[in-house]
Amino acid sequence: MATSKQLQFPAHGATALAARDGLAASPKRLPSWLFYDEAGSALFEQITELPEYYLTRTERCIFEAYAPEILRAAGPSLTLVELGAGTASKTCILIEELLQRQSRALFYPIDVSPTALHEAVNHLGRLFPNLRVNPIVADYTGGVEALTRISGRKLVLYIGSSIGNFEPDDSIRMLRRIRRNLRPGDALLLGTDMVKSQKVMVPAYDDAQGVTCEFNKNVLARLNRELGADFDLDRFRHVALWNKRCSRMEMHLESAVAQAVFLPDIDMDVSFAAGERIHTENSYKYTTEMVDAILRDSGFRLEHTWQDRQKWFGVHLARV
Ligand code: AVI
Repeated sequence: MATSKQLQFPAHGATALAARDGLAASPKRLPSWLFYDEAGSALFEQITELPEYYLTRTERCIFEAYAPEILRAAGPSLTLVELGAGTASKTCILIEELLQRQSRALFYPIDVSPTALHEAVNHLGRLFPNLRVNPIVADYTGGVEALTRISGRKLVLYIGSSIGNFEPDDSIRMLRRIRRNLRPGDALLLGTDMVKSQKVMVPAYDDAQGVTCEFNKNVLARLNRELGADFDLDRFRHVALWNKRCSRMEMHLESAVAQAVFLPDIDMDVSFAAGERIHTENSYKYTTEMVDAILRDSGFRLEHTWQDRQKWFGVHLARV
């Protein structure tokens, strides 16, 4: 039930609720969607270009090497849909190949950011005159429901390791929801980051230039901007660690000293012991067995996996 406090702060309601719940919890936590305001989304774009952040370029290499095979396996006369498309930069590789196989194609990029979709429409329009781009502004839930309104044989792209930021139960719930909105013959192309040496994974989340540190701390900067909080960013340390038992990279913000922070808009005082952490993100890493299991649990059948030579990243085709 909504409390009077919730009703008092409608402007940044979701941020206020997340901060109030997460900072009162033990251990403290903040949800990773808080990363992605305008500043955080720009920092994430920078992360994808970092030498240590192998995920984006490795997935792109897989598309470059296997686009013809992937599309052949997906079936004839495809309509492409991309969940969380952003600017759809990697998808160009698949679209180019698709237009070699069919004279015209339809592409439905789905994303919460109208700005990113606008960029995608302009860019793709210039590159591919025979492509019709129908952007859909929606969050994941709305985006998945929109699938039923798209006719033809669909290939749904859920790439970029986005599934990795969901907790295991939520990822299965999400895949089930996608599955329910597809028809027989439709397919899903899922991109997952694979388990590998932590010597590779840890630097990907703790780069030498400190961009990921800034991305992580942007959560606190956002609470300062949106809730008038007085977090001193220099008094928190970025921590990235491999949790082998849970098969995930974790990001935390660790208080360097004992300190108190005030969040006036939600009338909340938060105290930190020296070394106390706020857990801000999980990024799950998969084995092929884990991928097979989540797809099976959600009603898909894994048909094929493509990987780079080092097997750092996987692109999986699953059928309804
Ligand atoms: C968006 N997501 C797949 C990224 C990841 O690798 O989990 C977010 C990220 N967090 C730190 N660096 C990048």
